[in-house]
Amino acid sequence: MLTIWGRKNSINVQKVLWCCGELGLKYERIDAGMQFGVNNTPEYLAMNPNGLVPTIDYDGFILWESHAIVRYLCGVHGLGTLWPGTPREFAEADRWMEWYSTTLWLNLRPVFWNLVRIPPEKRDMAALNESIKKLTANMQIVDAHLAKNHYLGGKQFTMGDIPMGVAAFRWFNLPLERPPFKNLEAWYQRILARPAFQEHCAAPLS
Ligand SMILES: N[C@@H](CCC(=O)N[C@@H](CS)C(=O)NCC(=O)O)C(=O)O
Repeated sequence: MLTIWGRKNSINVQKVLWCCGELGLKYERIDAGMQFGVNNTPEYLAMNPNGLVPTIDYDGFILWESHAIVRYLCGVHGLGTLWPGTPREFAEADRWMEWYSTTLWLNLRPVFWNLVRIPPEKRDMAALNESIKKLTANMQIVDAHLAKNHYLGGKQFTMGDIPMGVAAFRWFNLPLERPPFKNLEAWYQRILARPAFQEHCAAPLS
């Protein structure tokens, strides 16, 4: 039995829900975070001391950190597909998950928050413009990689596409000036065509 705690509009919850959709996994989802609360209760904090979403309970195994969850579910259910077969193929995909956490998210987060969650009069415009510049440079790196690769990990869709997929939805739906990154755009169209992505990740930003 797989239980997932987390509100549907969380970027980190969406990674996990999309992954479950790709793997054909059944689960129960419990709303938690922001207006739903739950994540600050003693019971939740006993599972996830960070008080953040998502958290999963998979047959008694409690796990938090969205990328760790995606890797685990792919390791159990997607060997040779979403979890690529050889260590080298795995690393090709995994690199983009790491890069999202260490690099891309640091620039995407302030852009998303300033444009979606912070009221205009409270926005830090200098930080926003600086982050947009850095985010655009990040997207250029992805665009260049996709000039030679159909998916981030190589020829096939893998777990490596999941964090970038939800990030790309924000990139293409935020009111930003976007340079024409045609490889990124073509890859994004392939991602958008995936039913599990449409179901879990393509709702208006909130
Ligand atoms: N590194 C963690 C970050 C988790 C995180 O920051 N979650 C946010 C939602 S995207 C959260 O729980 N925010 C508090 C809330 O929703 O109340 C992960 O990837 O799972």
